[in-house]
Amino acid sequence: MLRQAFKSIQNKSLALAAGLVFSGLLTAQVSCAADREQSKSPVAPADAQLPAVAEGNVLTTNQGMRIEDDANSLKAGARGPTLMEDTQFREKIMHFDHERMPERVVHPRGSGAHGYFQVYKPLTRYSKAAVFSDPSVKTPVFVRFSNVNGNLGTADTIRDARGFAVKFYTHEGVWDLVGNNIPVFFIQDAIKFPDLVHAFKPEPHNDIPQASTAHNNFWDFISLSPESMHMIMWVMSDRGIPRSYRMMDGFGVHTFRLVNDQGKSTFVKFHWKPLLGVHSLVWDEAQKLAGKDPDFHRRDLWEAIENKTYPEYELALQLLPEEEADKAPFDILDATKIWPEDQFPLQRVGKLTLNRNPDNFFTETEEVAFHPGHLVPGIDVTDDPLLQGRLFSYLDTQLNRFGTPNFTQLPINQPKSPVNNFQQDGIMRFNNRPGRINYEPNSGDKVPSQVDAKKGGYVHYPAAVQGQKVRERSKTFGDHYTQAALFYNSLSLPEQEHIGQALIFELGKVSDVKIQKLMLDHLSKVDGTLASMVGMKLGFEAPKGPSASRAGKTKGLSQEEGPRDSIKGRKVAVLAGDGAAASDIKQLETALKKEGATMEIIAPRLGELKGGVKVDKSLAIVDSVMYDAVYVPGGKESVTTLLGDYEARHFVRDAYNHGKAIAASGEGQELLQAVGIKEASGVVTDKSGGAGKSFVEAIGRHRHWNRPKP
Ligand code: HDE
Repeated sequence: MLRQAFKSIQNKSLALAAGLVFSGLLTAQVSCAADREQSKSPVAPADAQLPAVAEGNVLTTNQGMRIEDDANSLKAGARGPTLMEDTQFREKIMHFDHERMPERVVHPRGSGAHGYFQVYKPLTRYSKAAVFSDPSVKTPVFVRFSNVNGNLGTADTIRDARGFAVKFYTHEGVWDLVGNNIPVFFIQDAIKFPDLVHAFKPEPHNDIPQASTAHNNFWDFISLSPESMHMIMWVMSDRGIPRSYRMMDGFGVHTFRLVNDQGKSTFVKFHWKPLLGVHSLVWDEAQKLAGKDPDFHRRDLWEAIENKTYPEYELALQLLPEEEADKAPFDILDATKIWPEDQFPLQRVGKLTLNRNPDNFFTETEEVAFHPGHLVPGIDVTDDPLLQGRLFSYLDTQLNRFGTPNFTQLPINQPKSPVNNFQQDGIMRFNNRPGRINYEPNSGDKVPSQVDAKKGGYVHYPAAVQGQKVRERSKTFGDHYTQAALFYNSLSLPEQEHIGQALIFELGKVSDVKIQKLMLDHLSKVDGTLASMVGMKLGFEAPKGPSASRAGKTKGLSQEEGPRDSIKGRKVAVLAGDGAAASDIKQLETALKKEGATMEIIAPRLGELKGGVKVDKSLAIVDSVMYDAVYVPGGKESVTTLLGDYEARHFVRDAYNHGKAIAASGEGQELLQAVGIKEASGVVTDKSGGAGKSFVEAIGRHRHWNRPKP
């Protein structure tokens, strides 16, 4: 009886500890119970008669010993030295000393969320992958968004590419789509990756600057690597400073293959399109946020999910039949090229919804291990030399991070389909196959054996390969400027100006004139006017160059083309003081709630204001950069207080300068006038005040660029 109870508790806690409740491993273990040749029952401890305690209520050591005092080490006398025999203390400190695992060499700072993916229609014509075949199936996913540069503790809003890595737990195994929010990459061959990363990280002699590419080493490398020019235009654009993880695209970057059950292959580019549209910060705002709220993106994602305004992205595909690949005006194996949407339309095929925050940052977001080589039947790789290099790097990097190949047994990394093989042992292995047989081939019964493609066995697409062994870049990878110009030319004027300003900042921080001049040379090959504008601010004349218009335009590149109507998950600051008009605030709250947005009352002090309005945050701890829009309600006393408050005036002025929607009702308008804000796009002072349609529309447009300076 006792023995049985212990067995059940042991099994339960093992399963819980390992997160095995839904895991394939558990399924696998149960399903192969029949072939166990020896089965050992756990032995009940001799003294299993401890008084019962509610599960989880008693502090214990890692060995399960109940702790009587956790605040005092064992000493020889109350004022004497700590004793060596205090194993409880030593166990606790030893564990603490080892709390860090090596952070990722790139993408260390990230935020994760759970969710699911659902395909709209079966894509069996192109791929036999189960994840694409049944619209009724919700495939569980874990997504990790990240910065690339900077270390684990870096600010979220640095200028950088963002990682967009998705782990699909399909019933055919794990598929990882490890992408970025920018569709191209800096380099064409993986062998240059260590140099690229060394160049953009802090300089090795003094470890400066943190999380910024604005320094000599980065631009030295770039000025000597013209293949980077396309990616440079993207990183310097608004895409490098996203407003939110919920409002950025994702791209698989490389060309992959979809393979159907007839073995036919179609080349594919993967895109994630956020339903909220793609929106960005402005540079001044991004820099201020790095100090005011370094966790801005992390918090935004967390709060959106807690508030049930779940981030959603559609998966879109660009497809190219294998036999037509040679007709494309660029090499499809070159990761510095996009497939322009005008020629290769996007097909929206399914939706990703993020609806659950991690229970624990470390065991999920930190310990998740992605790898572009985690594939399922129906999805395959190509010979893109960047992707080929990644296929080696990710497994290798996990070995360094975890110090064991058994990271695959961690709950976040386990497939939710059965895992059966004869791999065993190693550091932290906790689940070896039971039984005698641990080799293949074997003559055992009911042991796992290989299966052919018809039964789901993974078969690589039999791509023809030939050629001489050479260290060489294909000549078809040679054009580094046309698509950089295409991108620049496809943007709106304010977006182009932002690229110019970003380059002026970045290159302005370079102290080597030779590097600056070389960069102007490259820029002039993208767009002559851009180069001369940047050159002027650097104090040089840029070489004359052609206009980017020669490259034409394509849709899908300007952020301003996308949806700009939803204000779901947006946060409005309501500036108030004692006597603020509670009815104005109530009306705004109702209007925002209807649209899925939220608001916070900001006042010079915390507590409850005269008139009954409860303050959420004081002006001392927040700034307008943390909000999408500002509203100033009426109320004479309230507005008089705000007029006399430097922080309140600065709050509104900054919001205006950053192009944000601003509304005011009644006396609230006096605050706008006092800081020089007149009638302008996105400034709502009509009768409806904040509660009307015009404010909601103004927030939905995200930013209003063409405003007179106050
Ligand atoms: Fe990565 N990259 N990468 N990368 N990458 C890593 O793997 C690497 C590249 C990307 O949230 C590392 O587990 C090489 C392109 C994301 O955990 C490492 C090359 C793209 C993440 C690595 C590239 C990416 C990584 C570091 C050149 C967009 C974070 C930690 C061939 C398609 C995943 C780790 C997460 C992480 C290597 C280029 C995306 C060292 C060698 C192109 C989103 O293995």
